[in-house]
Amino acid sequence: MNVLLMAYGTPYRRSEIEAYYTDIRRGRPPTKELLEELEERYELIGRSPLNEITYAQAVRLEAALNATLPLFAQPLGSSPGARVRGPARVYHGTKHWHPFIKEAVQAMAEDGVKRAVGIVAAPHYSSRSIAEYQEKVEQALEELGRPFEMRYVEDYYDHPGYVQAIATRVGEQLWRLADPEQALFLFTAHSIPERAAQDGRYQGQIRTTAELVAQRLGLRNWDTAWQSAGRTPEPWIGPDINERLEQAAGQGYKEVVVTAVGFPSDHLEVYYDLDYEAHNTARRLGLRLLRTRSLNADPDYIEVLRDVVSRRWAEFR
Ligand code: FEC
Repeated sequence: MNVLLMAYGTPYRRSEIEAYYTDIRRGRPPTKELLEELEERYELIGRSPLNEITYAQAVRLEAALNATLPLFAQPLGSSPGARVRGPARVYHGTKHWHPFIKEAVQAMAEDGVKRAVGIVAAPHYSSRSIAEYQEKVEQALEELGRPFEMRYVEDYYDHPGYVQAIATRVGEQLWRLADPEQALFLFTAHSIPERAAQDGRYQGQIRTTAELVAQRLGLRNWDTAWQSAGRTPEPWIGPDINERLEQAAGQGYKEVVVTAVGFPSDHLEVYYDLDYEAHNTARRLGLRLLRTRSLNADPDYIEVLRDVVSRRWAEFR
């Protein structure tokens, strides 16, 4: 079994931010002001741990797949040698930095991969996220003369294991609340341009994850909100988390629990947009803001990835 695990990617050091940002902007370098603003955001959080987390997810997913697959699919014709590897191999590639998706596809082709399942560490489908990852894989395959067949996991926003993993972490915050019945639970995801959200699929999937978690915990007051809208002139879907906090204060809430359901991993958009910016907004409004911990490379999230990837792989037969 071969898997390509993909994620957004982040620069490893400050000197790489400009090239990274240029890649996000499809080759258009950012203005000096935009670049400085992004550099400041990274400086404020220290650095983004996204690459390390994605790597850990890939290593643990490979281990989980190998632990559940029969170790030897076929009788050994000769000694496998001292380095024992299972039949599952997980590669990792990122959308905007090294190892780029293209580099991962190249490595897979060099290893003689014939079939693979692609999955993104983002459970909700949108034309500005999952579709773009798939396009990058397809483009790399095309350039290499289609060396292997690829199938994709498009989404897993309502997977019972994913819903439970989020519910577990929201549940931990209930213990910290003065009055859980009176608190507001906000579920956030990355905003996307309105133009790309017209079919409502992305918003619907985010809403479904939030609803399933709310049902599981019996939450009384909950809603969805959007975060991290890009610095572009076009309209992005809202309400933005900061606007929603203003509204919550107006509605008389004193405590708010924020859960970034669209992001399994910690990174810039969690540490800056939620832990810094939204926290400052909440403090100004006199709200107590709690954020649930992310899934990262925790066993419950790895189990979700293992399950969805295995099911997709089985469809090759
Ligand atoms: O930790 C890190 O360094 C990376 C954090 C990061 C993640 C992430 C995930 C998503 N994005 C999505 C959509 C867009 C669209 C644009 C856009 C722009 C940026 C910029 C940075 C950035 N994103 Fe992001 N995103 C992360 C970081 N994103 C930095 C550039 C500065 C800015 O505009 O704020 C607009 C691009 C354009 O101009 O064309 C659209 C979506 C996700 C969630 C799915 C996924 O993880 O892929 C959707 C993590």
